[in-house]
Amino acid sequence: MLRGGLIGCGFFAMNQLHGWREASRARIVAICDRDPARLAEAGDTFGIAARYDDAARMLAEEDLDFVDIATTVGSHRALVELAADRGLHVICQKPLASSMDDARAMVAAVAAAGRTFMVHENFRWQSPIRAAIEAVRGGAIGTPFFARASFRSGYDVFSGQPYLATDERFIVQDLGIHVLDIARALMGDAVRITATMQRVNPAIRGEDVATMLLVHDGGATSVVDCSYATRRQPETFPETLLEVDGEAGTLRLDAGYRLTVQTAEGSETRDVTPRLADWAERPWFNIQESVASIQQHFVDCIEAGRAPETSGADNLSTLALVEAAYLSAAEGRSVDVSEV
Ligand code: NAD
Ligand code: 89Y
Repeated sequence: MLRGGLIGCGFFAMNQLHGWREASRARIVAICDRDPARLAEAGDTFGIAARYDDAARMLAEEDLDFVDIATTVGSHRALVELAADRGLHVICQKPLASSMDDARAMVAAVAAAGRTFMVHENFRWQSPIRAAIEAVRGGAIGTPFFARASFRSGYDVFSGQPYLATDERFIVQDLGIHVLDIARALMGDAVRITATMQRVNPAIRGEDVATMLLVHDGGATSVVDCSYATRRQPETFPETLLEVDGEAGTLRLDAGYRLTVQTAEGSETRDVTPRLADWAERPWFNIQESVASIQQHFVDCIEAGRAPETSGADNLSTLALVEAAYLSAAEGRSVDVSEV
């Protein structure tokens, strides 16, 4: 049984604590938060007695195999390096870091410790997205040459996560990062990006609309479009909709979790609605299920001695797309990902 310590008991960490309860061969034995009210609420809800207001003290006093870092981005580098210094396996929430230099240093620190490092990049673990990825990777539509990954919503994310309204960067760093990662999972690494960004909601500081054009290794194209300013019915939060064209057919993941594959042999539509866990709620259940899935993947990878699909090293390529998108939008030009 792997013993984990969770750092950060805020909004999203509640999902992570629920997810860990479902995990096989791992559990959270200690928690840490600087905010006493959040620490007490998480400890009481999940029956965890070992509670700390300081991560260094938790790591010094507890016998842990891994840490799960669920704080916001500003603290990620220091906490990952602290865990690496103590020889622990690490999960860190997205966005991994707010600069490529920080992210590269974090990956190097955990590698030097010889431990497993996974970024909690869970959207590609959503079961409907996973079904699409597996169909494409399994050759259902032949070699893909075009993809569109689209996340458009008017859902109020600011009430649960108020920092999203006040941070300088919003949708690409917070949400677009997941959709860019899905594009990579479907189409392979991207080498070039062109992005436009808009702020439609005057009450927030950062951009709430982004449209990105990616050129992948080998020449395939993707369009990744994200919006939190889209008022439409049905409201599809938090669904990422997909269209992938391949040389032998097309795949679509439509609203309501309907996956369609069309080839010369015909068209097949499947209901790929995620499981509604007993601790989950609509409309979040899609994301919540993926938390448990990625956590189990982390445990399985440690046991098997292999790198997680969204390892720290892998995630550098997703984070580079985020940085390159901001550079592209700021300078009004197409950016080669190697520039960042
Ligand atoms: P939050 O502000 O609600 O919670 C963060 C908590 O961390 C707070 O309680 C804060 O007191 C604590 N904290 C901060 N620094 C600390 C430190 N050094 N030591 C101990 N505690 C510390 O934030 P949130 O909305 O839960 O987001 C946390 C992270 O999860 C962010 O990086 C966010 O992008 C990510 N997130 C991911 C998903 C997803 O689907 N993967 C969804 C939502 C949020
Ligand atoms: O923080 C974001 C995330 O990672 O998934 C959805 C979200 O909670 C709001 O955009």
